[in-house]
Amino acid sequence: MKILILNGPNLNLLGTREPEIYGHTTLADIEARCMALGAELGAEITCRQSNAEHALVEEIQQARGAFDAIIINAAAYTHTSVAIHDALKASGLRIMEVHLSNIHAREAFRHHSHISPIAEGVICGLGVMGYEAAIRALTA
Ligand code: CA2
Repeated sequence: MKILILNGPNLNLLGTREPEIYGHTTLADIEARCMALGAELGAEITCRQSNAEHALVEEIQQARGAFDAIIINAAAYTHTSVAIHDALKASGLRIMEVHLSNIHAREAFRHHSHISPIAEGVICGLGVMGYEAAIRALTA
């Protein structure tokens, strides 16, 4: 099982600002925890982050044939990007959507996701554990 973990815009700032919403964990910490869990469960984990919508679309296009599944936290693009929706759908891969915060308990503009309709599972509000739960579900 090869899993691509894709993180979107501003998630590179994790642990440095707004800890009341996103906690003190950095993106490097999240990626290290996912890699460790992947090793434990026999899954090969690759992590990528980009602030650019087109770069995320490229990563998704290149994932076809190279990975079995994508765990994606598209951050703000979750709520806006038809391009990422289309790329994920076209990939034919298993898709898990993750958010650190509970997007439904926040502003109304975060309540809609373009990714949820094509995701196998949607996890939000569990912080880093959400990524770990997605890895466990994909390797179950
Ligand atoms: O809860 C999540 O994981 C989100 O995907 C995070 C996005 C937000 O736009 C989504 O609605 C929910 C924002 C990521 C920005 O992360 C920051 C981290 C530290 C400081 C500033 C932003």
